[in-house]
Amino acid sequence: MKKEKEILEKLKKYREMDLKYEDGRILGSMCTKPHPISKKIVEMFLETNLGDPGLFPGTKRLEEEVIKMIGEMLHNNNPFGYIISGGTEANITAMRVVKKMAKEKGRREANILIPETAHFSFEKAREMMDLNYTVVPLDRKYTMDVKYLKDYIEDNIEKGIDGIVTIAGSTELGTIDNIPEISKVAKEYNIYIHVDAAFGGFVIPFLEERYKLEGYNYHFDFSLDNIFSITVDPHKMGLAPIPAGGILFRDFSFKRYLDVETPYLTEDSQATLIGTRSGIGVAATWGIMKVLGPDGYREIVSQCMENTYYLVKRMKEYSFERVIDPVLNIVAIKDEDPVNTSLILRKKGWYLSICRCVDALRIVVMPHITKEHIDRFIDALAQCKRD
Ligand code: EBR
Repeated sequence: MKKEKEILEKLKKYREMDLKYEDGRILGSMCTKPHPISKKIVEMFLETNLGDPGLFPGTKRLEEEVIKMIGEMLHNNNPFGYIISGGTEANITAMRVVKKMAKEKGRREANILIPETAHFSFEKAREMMDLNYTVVPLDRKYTMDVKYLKDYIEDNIEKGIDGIVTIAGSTELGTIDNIPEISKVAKEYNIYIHVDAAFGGFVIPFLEERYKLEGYNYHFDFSLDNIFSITVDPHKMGLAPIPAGGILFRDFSFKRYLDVETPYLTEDSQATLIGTRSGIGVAATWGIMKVLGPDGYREIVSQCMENTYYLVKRMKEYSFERVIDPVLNIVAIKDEDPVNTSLILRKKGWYLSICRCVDALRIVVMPHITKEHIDRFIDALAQCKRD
């Protein structure tokens, strides 16, 4: 007992070295403090393993239910999918399907169109699966240039295009590709679309009209043609504890592209990339979605948007410029030397990130960030520019 106490004391010391979301200094993260109900759920589902679902049929049932709940949020009453380790695994899983489909058509490499804004998880997928990406440039709105995409497809249809990756809530700027337009092209040429809504998936469905920016189309879900898979992460704006990423397919028929035989488990095939996997993310996502409901999420998203606009307002007072008006709860602040500025700010205890597509600092206005935090940050940034 004494030993256990000592060990826990030691662990506490390590844990105390970590930053805390509630201190408001974490400005570049897409994760946040999980909903308070999570603690009890984590304890209850601690030993569950969905890698062998026959042993945990209750947890498996929860996964089916939670995928249905997320599916309904994305206008699909009949989805197939999993709550997995995160957006990276979700995107890799979608690329596995595109690769397998291409293989069935007799192509060794899958030809995939991908926007310049794509998250780096797609690079990991490319390395693993020998995918052939064509990077589609961005238009003035920092979204996929649809005209370029159309022309490219028309000119290269002979070679075969296997997939298009689109983004609903880009990592750097929170932008949303014009997915309805891309969907029309994909339908015409019968091309698979994967939507990466790892971040936007738990924001856009709850975003009130008054926050929607003119010139962007916020429609991204399964109600559009040829959207065959969507990444949507509960452990980002869904408020679930890590790990809880989500991958949803249009229907069960996509499972066969992922299945491998599993002779010594309670089921004879497995579709997820990761074998042994905790049921904690599944149960927590189920519980949090039930507790909050659409109204709860709407309230959280509205609060984040209010604070995003507040940040923009405070920036204006100091003539700090934004790259674009915020599409979601992400703000990019123009900066000549963002690497250096962010390093200086880090020394003062502010943790924000930078953009790659433009010289800018990047702030994700997550639920743990309050107006007081924003005030303090703006003061720190102003001070940093004066020094
Ligand atoms: C940001 C993840 C992040 C979280 C970064 C916490 C810093 C933090 N993004 O402190 C998209 C559009 C993303 C994304 C991650 C992933 C990968 C996929 N798509 O595997 O759960 O913005 O990290 O998600 P992950």
